[in-house]
Amino acid sequence: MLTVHHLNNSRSQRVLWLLEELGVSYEVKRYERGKDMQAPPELKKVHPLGKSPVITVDGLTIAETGAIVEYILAKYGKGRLMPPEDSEDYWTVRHFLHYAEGSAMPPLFLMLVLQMIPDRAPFFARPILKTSMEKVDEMLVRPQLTLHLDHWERAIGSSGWFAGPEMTAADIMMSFPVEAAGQRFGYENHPSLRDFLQRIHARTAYRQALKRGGPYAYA
Ligand SMILES: N[C@@H](CCC(=O)N[C@@H](CS)C(=O)NCC(=O)O)C(=O)O
Repeated sequence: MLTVHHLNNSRSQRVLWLLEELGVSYEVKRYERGKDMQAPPELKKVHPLGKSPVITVDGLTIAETGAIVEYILAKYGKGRLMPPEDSEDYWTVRHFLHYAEGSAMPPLFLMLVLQMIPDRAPFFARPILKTSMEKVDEMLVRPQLTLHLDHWERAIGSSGWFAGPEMTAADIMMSFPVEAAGQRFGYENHPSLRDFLQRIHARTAYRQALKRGGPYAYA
């Protein structure tokens, strides 16, 4: 039996969604974030990084969402959620499987850190830090995020999915950055992304995954 080591309200939700889409049976071992939002120490007993998601299956322990998605598709996918290997769409899916965590999430994370810095500083330093962090955000982070959001909007284009005419694993991987960015900026200027979120949130498998994973900030 495949076990998903699932941290509440986290990107691990995508793994549950993928398993639901494929109809794979699995068990969920739930971990709760502490007050500092970090994972509890027990998760380090499963994998030394102590991050979620991690899966354990057939004597293997696999961490990192993209690798987990690739494993699940190879083992249970039977060609579903992946275009044929000789198609261009196949490589677009592979692009997004790596891109979601490798390129899309870092500026979102950086933005969060910049917002946190003044709040954690001694109170007398907060105003100056706030101004400095806002400047860095404006100069470095926002332009990058605009570049990324435009890339997503273009990729979704007319088909409504990130890679090709049908839903694929790319859509599952990209759901987390799209949800996270949407919550921070809204999608007034990115109507395809707004529609994408509405469509994925309405899917039976997505909703079932939410029931298994517990409360989730983005849906
Ligand atoms: N790139 C990794 C990121 C893993 C990660 O940072 N997971 C977060 C959950 S959203 C986590 O475990 N945070 C708690 C912590 O760092 O203690 C992946 O996609 O698996």
